[in-house]
Amino acid sequence: MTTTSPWQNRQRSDRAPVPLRHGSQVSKREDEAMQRFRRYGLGQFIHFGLYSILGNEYQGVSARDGAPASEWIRAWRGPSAPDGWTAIYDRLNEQFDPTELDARQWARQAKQLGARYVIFTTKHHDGFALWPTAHSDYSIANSPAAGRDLVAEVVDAYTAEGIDVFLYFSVLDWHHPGYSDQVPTDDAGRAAWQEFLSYTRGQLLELLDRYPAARGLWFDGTWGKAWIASHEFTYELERELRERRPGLIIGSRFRNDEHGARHFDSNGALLGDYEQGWERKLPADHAMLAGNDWDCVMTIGPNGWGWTRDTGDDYLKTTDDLIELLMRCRSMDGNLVINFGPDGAGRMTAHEGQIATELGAWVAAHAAAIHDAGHVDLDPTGMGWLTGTDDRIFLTVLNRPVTGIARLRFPGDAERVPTAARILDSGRELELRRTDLGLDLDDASYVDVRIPAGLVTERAFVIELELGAPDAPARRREAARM
Ligand code: FHN
Repeated sequence: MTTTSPWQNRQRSDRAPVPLRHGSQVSKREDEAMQRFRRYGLGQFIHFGLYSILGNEYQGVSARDGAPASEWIRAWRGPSAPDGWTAIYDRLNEQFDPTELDARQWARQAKQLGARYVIFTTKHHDGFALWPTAHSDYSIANSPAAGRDLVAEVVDAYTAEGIDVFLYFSVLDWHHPGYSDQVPTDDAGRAAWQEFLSYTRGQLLELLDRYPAARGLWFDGTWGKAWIASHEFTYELERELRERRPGLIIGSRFRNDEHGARHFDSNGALLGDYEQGWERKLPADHAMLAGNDWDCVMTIGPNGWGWTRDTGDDYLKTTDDLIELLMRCRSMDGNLVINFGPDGAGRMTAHEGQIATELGAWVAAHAAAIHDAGHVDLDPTGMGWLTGTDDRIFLTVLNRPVTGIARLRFPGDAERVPTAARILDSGRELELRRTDLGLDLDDASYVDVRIPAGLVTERAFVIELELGAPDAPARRREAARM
């Protein structure tokens, strides 16, 4: 079996179909759950677990040069790693006690941010479960926080705020003795791997049964060779999960087909309900998505999802950066999911608090351009990002033109063109003109919106354009004769 690059099969419709036993089980869904997903616009990711106690350092020594990311600190290697590090890490459950964690407070902050869904790490790669799982001793039940169930706290608090919950689940598990990255080659290894698969299935069904309000499973750590080789098991498990919870949303990271094709099967069909490969990166354009649903998960700092005590001179994305990313995602019909990494006590950071306040205020004032609005089939403007509905277009202006004119190009035969323009948050009316630029061989119609010189905004502003029938047909022009 060869492992195919996740993206290699994206466009495979031009070839004769490959017979597949473990290909995609779904086609584009139009049910209520997926309609909601399409309107989320903005989400919150929360990485919380044993690693949050450390903040990417141990006893004053930074893991920056030895671990790939703060939540990967268990993998700390090299000269700076403390002696016996893995064993030290694995006993962090004995200190896990997030006394300041108030999920209702988190949920209120997420509401303020404008998030419509949250993805919460029930179990990250270290294998420590934040709910009292019946399938392992390595859980909150074996910590000073015994008696609590953080998954229940989050599901209940966010659901009460009207925010949908997706459960993050890492298949990669550094704690379970049966987990293996490599395909087992002897009987003992195969038995251990079977034991691991049954534990994984048990935990996933347990999550669905315990938290019926959760809307989706967000999988991670599915790149190991043994998991990839277990395509028959994962195919059946997907079927079982969907039967157990009709309407459940599963991203494309969960499993692969029998040829090792991930995200898209060997015939190019999406292996899940939405593209889940957009981690800290965005599609180049809307066309490459071929109509698939997707979200982009994004850190505020550089790569690193758990709490970092000392962010040093790391660049932390600002509210303006996140506005730009959010509107870029929406212009391609995707959701932006911003990661928060609370500290070991369960407190969000000051910067995250600032983002929730500032970005939340912007999102609330521009909600019409975000949640129900999606891709608009017009030329990019260079001024910012276009989103729209059937009767409105929104231009989020990030690069204000020095001409004072926001110009949009419509096809000459467009049946609906802007008939009125205003600033979305204030309702201020703007002057609008259809313009014949006099460009020969260009049958487009141009619409100019005058941006008042006196308009001062602290952040990106949004021009709302109302669409209606053109009041006069676009004039035909003769090409210049030479
Ligand atoms: O390895 C993880 C990482 O720690 C983090 O959880 C991100 C979030 O999308 N996912 C993995 C890398 O793809």
